[in-house]
Amino acid sequence: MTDPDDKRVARLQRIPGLLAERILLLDGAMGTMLQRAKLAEEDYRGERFAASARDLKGNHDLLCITRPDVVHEVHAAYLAAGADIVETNSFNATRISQAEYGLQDHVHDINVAAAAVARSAADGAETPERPRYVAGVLGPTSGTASLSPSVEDPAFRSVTFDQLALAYREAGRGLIEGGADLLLIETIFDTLNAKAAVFGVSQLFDELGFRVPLMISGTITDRSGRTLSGQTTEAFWISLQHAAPLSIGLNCALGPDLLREYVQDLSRVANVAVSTHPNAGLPNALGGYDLDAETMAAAIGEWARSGLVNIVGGCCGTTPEHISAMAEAVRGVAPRAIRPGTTIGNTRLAGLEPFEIRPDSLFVNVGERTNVTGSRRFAKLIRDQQYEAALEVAKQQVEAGAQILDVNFDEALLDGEASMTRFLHLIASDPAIARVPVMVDSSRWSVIEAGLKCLQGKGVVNSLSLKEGEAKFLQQARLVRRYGAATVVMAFDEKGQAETAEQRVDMLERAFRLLVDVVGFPPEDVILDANVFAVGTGIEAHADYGNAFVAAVHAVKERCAGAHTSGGISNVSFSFRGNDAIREAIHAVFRERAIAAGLDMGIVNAGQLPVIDDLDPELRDRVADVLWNRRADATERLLEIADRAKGRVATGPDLAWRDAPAEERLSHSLVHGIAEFVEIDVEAVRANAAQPLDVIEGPLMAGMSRVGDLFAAGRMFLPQVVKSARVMKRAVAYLVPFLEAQRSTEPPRSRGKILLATVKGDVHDIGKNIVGVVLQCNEWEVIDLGVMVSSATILETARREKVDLVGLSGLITPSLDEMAFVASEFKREGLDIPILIGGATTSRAHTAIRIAPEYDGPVVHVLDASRAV
Ligand code: THG
Repeated sequence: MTDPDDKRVARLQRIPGLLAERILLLDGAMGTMLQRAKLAEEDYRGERFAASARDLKGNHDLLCITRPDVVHEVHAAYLAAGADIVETNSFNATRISQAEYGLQDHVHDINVAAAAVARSAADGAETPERPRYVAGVLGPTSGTASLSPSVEDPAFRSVTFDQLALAYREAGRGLIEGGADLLLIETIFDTLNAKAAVFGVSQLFDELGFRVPLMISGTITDRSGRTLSGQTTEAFWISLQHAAPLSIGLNCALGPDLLREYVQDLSRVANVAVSTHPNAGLPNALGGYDLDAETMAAAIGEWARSGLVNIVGGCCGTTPEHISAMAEAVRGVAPRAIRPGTTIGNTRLAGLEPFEIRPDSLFVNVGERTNVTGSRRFAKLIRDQQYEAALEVAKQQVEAGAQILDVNFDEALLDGEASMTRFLHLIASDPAIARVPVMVDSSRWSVIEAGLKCLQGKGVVNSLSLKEGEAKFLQQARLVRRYGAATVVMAFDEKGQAETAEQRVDMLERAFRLLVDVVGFPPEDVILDANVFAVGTGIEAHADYGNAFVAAVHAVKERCAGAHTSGGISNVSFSFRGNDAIREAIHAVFRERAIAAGLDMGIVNAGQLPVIDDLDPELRDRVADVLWNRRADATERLLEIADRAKGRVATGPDLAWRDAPAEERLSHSLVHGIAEFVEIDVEAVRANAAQPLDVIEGPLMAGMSRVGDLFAAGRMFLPQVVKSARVMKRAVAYLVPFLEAQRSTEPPRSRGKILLATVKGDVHDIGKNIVGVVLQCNEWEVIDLGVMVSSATILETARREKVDLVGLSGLITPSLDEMAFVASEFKREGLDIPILIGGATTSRAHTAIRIAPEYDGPVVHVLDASRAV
């Protein structure tokens, strides 16, 4: 079926021409305009939601149904100001976000209404010369699929990939049915959420039988230039490139001054249109946005003249005035040239950071040790549920130089899906590991799929093959694309594994052609594995496996243009198990010849890679005899000298920092998030301290304060801060028995109890949850009341639980008034518990000028999670 909406089809056909001709304009803020309309609770409730038990004020998306006239007016104002594309008022219209109001079953209708009202306004402004577009907005949800809101369990997630995909699929359907021309996935904090959105709308397009273009826009929240979940701009793009969007961009969070360099990064790497809709500066003291239309338009005009952008508009705090000034500023300026990009043909993967395999790249090492079939130690740790120690294995591989991590849980007694999910969640919470891309290794498709649902970055499937026939292969390959991963293909088919060089090449070429020609895989996302099998087994038929692999790699590189090659290097030496020195020598000699034949990457024990020139020449020669099948008695001759080959020292992580005094070592551990030595170092400080509390208040607090400084300076990003807090927790946990022993002689000095809540009218809680984790890691007892909490509930709980502190959180501007109201209610009830204020639009000045005067107790503004303690 094709799109039955002829007008939409005609309108969309004009987009490429328009993008080539000029810079297109998006609209500005919806929330800012609706706030100005001074609506009452009844306006949100209307007839439709009259029976709803919750307070609906602030649930702006409902107005599409209850007050479409008001929403229409905002759209019309932006169209009059010159917007080519208006964004639907559906930022929170997903099942997940509407559940906060109990309205999850109304999302379809809200989205249909949101698109319809925008389309009707656009129709009013459209002329034959000038089409106007409706972008159906798919906003973020309050859950993040890559971050844990729980202090106890970094593997916990409040929302899953499947839930997100379903929610976005449902919302997208409403938007398209209501008449949206495009879908805009925006304000992305966590790329995994956006990948789920892409997955969900792809399913929707299958259901509908046609697709509409996607626009994708992320949000840089850190001074370090990362998304909330820790990705760099380039990694963000690589992770979403598979969506083949019409445009990729950045919006919200920062004003144009701070955003420029990241838009520039994106403009450099993306091969599609670049969009941007920044805020009108950072929120001012009172939660408003100050950047006036002229100043903002001047900045955007400069970006346009520098060739950075194709589509511009505004986010929080911008108005029709801003859009009209921007339209003026970009008029007549040539749009950024949309080039294929300079990196075509390179394989681009990503963890938190980008990873690219270029023609001039050195051999890529894929760490093999996080594999239950490839390491007895790792298998035992997983069986014993020692995930923290298992995570250290991953970290060691990365520190020892693994540029990709192969992860495998294929053992009969394990629940592969569950173990894969848990381990990948844990990796995601450790930026020192999550930095690199993951290769999801399993012979079971369900385990691979479970793994793909956990990867924020662009990973690699290991592996697909034709073993279950062509239909299965194609089906799985299409899904791999949809999840946005690259894939390894092994030389197996319905009849079994390829053995001769010709069989290996034929099978890989067949699979490669299917992937590229039928599924539409970019050739560079295909990694061909010509089967490394063990040599020296004593079986005649195996003797030529080394030669067959090398010959196959060479041929495959010629016949499958653009593909890369890989192999499991350690397989080749299986028959020499027990003699690691010999095995490493075999790996070194094998690798050298394979690389010369065109091998691009290998699964190896990172850190155990001897330099070939360091090998004893005789050993090297005898190894080569075995590998390349040069004489009949090669294996016996290698075994003869086996005992002479001495073990070598593995290159471990750099531990020079361990020589510093214990206080400095603690600071190092906190800043770098290293849990391994904290107990030893805390003990070293404690042994010489007057009392255990001094360790916390001295070096540990100093370390956390350094973390705060680095975060403020943009030299650490949020997931690293959370990891530091977890190390802090470990340090404090070690001290607890000492603190308790002292308590029997002295009055107790517990750190206290804090109540946290996102205030009424606001559903945002990512920041509050992170603060909760950081505080709990620092021995605070946290009572978290969640979101949309009324002042009465906060008051009542604060009293009943006798808390020491109350923390109020909020993101949107109206929350500032609500916080002042909560403070005044506290005063009216005669309380004087200290109140902490935090959240994106809050500020020290607003806290001082508007909140503190409402209250007699202390009121403190907390800048960010790194300062909460
Ligand atoms: N191709 C692809 N994927 C693969 C392989 C491949 N994945 C798995 C495997 N082969 C690559 N990984 C390993 C990991 C470990 C070992 C070999 C290959 C290994 N381990 C020691 C052993 O079994 O003797 C374990 C020693 C220990 O317990 O510490 O050799 O070919 N696409």
